[in-house]
Formats: sequence, structure tokens, C-alpha cells
Amino acid sequence: MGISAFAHLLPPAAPASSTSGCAGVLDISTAAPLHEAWREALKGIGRTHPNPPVGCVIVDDDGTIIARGFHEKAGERHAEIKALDALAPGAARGKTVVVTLEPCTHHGRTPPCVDRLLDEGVSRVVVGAIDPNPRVHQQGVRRLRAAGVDVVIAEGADALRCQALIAPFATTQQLARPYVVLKTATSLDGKVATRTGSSRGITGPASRALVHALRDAVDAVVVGADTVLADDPALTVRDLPGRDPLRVILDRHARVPRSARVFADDNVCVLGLASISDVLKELHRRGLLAVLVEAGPRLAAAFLQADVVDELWWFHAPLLVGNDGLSAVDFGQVDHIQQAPRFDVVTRAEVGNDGLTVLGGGLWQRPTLSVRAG
Ligand code: AOF
Ligand code: ZN
Repeated sequence: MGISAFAHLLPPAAPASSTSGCAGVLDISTAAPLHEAWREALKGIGRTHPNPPVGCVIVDDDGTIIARGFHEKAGERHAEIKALDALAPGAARGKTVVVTLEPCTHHGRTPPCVDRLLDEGVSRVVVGAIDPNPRVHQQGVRRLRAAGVDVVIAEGADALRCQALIAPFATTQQLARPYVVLKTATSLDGKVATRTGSSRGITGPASRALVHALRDAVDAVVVGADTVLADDPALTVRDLPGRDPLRVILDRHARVPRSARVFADDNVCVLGLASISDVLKELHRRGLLAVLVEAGPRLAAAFLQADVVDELWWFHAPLLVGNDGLSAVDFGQVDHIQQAPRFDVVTRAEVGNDGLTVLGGGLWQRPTLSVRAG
């Protein structure tokens, strides 16, 4: 099984993740601080676009954490700088800096972190993930090493978490589009609504809370006009303290009335674009890292067929809807099971009385919806 970019939101899966097996390759003195740095980074998730969330801790010779920092927002200090600023002048000399992302070497909105690390005289840097940004990629490591700093590229479960954390950022860098999480919630027989269109309350309160946590962690929620017209969702974060993501309404024929609940405030944008690829181009232009598509059957099929779904979150509730109900993905039919699109399971979780299966295939294999040749 792989790892979700939003794995931190999931209740622990049973049985315990098999990735813990490789933690042994990492010296324990770097593994625990890297986990702490990752926890720091999570504080910025959903708030940093177009930058990645990044966390940092600085440790003493005996492994004690003496400073922490995370990147809060684009334009503000990078994680390493925040952690260094938390120390008295000169206190970082000879210490180990543990950071979830390779320190930067470029002049962006802020000066290069590598320069500051060298000025401070740190002796060791532990890096959770290499920066996929071509302006930085590998150069942070190279420059630190060239200056005599001991650089450790982490391995094992915590390094994997650091990579998963920046999967949305890596997607923007490599594919010039946001990372797409597609969510659907069905009955046991795969239906999202009864034949009369009744759909509220299929999944329980725990699933609803998890979806709100996911909304808090992404930069935008995307829905189609069909869903707004059928369900009139608010698409806000109500079950936990958090912030509401941008609501993106795909409405080519201007069918959604202004009285819909999605227009409750102006944190909303309506796109009338024809193709999924144009929609993603526009969201990328706005600098979004990750979007959650809360799609009805047609939009779900369109995203899957466009091969742009990075994770498919499928909630299944313990109830039956029957033959005439609406299927979750409107993609036609297959005659032979061998031709059916089959997904890779990333992880599974129990969410209250519901089940959640996250499909994808690790970080880069996407769950596509092409009918296989028989
Ligand atoms: C780090 N630490 O905390 C972050 C990094 O425009 P800037 O100056 O904010 O630079 C943004 C780029 O820096 C971003 O694209 C990514 O490559 C890197 N982000 N690097 O050393 C951090 N957020
Ligand atoms: Zn930096």
C-alpha cells in the first residue's frame, strides 16, 4: 500500500502500516526529530500555496529539540528561518537542523535558506525530501555539502511522510496542475442517491468530520453545477476549527442561481470552462496546490477519464439503495470483468460506521478510468 498526501487526517488503518518496516535504516537520533519537523509542517498545510508546507526542528547534541518552525504562508519566513530566529544569536553553531524539505538556494520572495544555515555555522542538516522545484532541486544539498556541512537525506517512514506532504507541490512543479483528490460517498451497492434524488445522510458524522478536515487541508473544493443544484451544499468547514477553502463551481451554462448556499460569501469562483484540463490550468494559474473534487457521477467520470485524479477517496456506508439508485461514477458499462477499470488501494480506514478506501497507487500512479482491452 502507498501513502496519501493527507495521511495525517486518517484514523489509523488496520493492520498497522507496512512502511514502518524500513524505519530501521534510519538512525533513531534523526528519525524522531524528523517526525517532529513533519508535525510542524502540518500546521501550514492548506495555508502556504503556491509554496509547500515545510517544518523544521533544531536539535542539540543529545537530541533535545531546542527550536521549531514551520512555513505559515507564501512571502513569510521559511521554516528553517523561523526555527533559527527562535534561538539566541550564535546558538545554532554546531547544531543539527532537521527539515522536511531541502533548504532553498534561490532568491524568491525570501532570501536563500542555505546562506543563512551557513552563516549560522550549523554542522548537520537532515533533509526529509528533495525540493522538486527546478530552481532548488538538489542544489541545496550540494551547496551545504560543498561548504562542509554533513547532509543526511532521510529514509524510512518519516521520509516517506515528508514526500507525501509535498506531493501536491511536486504535482504543481512537474505537471503544471494542482493535485486532485476526488471524493465520493456511496451505499454498499455503490449508489450516491436514490432514484428520487435523495442523497443526504448516506455516510455518518465521523465521515462528515473527516471530509471537513480534508476541506481544511486543501486549497479549494471543486463541485459541478449538477451537485449544487441537487444538494445545495455549503462546502464549508463546520465540524472543526479550520478555514473554509475556496469554492470552485464548474458551471458551463450558468445554471446555478445566486441564491445557492455556495454563494453565502465571496470565497467562491464560478468557472465556465469546457474541459477539465482548462479548469486545472486556471486553478494552477491561481497557485493552488491541492483541490478536493466533491463530484457527482458525471464530474467524477470526467475527472477520472481525464487521468488527473491523484487520490480517490471512496466512503462506503452500511446501507443499500437498490437497483434504480444513482451510481457514483457515470462511465457506461463493461461486458467482461477483465475489462473493468481496477484501482490500486493506497490505504483503508474505518471511519465511524463507514469504510473509507483511498485509491491511487502511491504518489504518481493515478487511478485512471479507461476500460481495458479484453
Ligand atoms: C525552504 N523552506 O519553508 C519553504 C521552501 O518565494 P519563496 O522565497 O518563499 O520561495 C518559495 C520556494 O522555496 C518554493 O517554491 C519551494 O521551492 C521552496 N520552499 N523552502 O527552504 C521553506 N517553504
Ligand atoms: Zn528557504
